[in-house]
Amino acid sequence: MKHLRVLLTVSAFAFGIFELTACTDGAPGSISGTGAGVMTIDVSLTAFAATTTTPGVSAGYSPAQLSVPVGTQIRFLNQDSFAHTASAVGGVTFPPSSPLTANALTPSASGRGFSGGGWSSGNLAAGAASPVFVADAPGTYLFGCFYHYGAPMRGSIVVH
Ligand SMILES: [Cu+2]
Repeated sequence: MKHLRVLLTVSAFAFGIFELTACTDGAPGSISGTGAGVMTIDVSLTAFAATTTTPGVSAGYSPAQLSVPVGTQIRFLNQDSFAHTASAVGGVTFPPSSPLTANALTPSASGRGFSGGGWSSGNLAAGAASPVFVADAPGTYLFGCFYHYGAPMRGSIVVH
């Protein structure tokens, strides 16, 4: 009697594992992405209460102080029903009174860096997004709202 040997080949299948990344988009204090590698600073004087940061009391922007590596792209998104700006105020602590002029109402060119100073989102109507800025050099960049600087609507970006 002839023995037939049956070779059973078992193929092992490798299954890909998909990792879900936690997303905190929309929560107060969160950094929400646009899907294109651009970080968003949310702008709302009604949603983001005053909090103390290194340069002084901040309000109206979330996060109040964003810390990012060089090369990060950042934009501002107005989530209020009325207008704001995010405009460079310079210095290392917030000036007690607004140094901003009507120039703040004109948006800077998209893609410009913070390090040259004088940048601005321009007038952001309800729901509007600013041009995209680039965190081009290490430093701390202070900004405020042309309309509500005294609110105190102020924030900062630390680039490292
Ligand atoms: Cu404002």
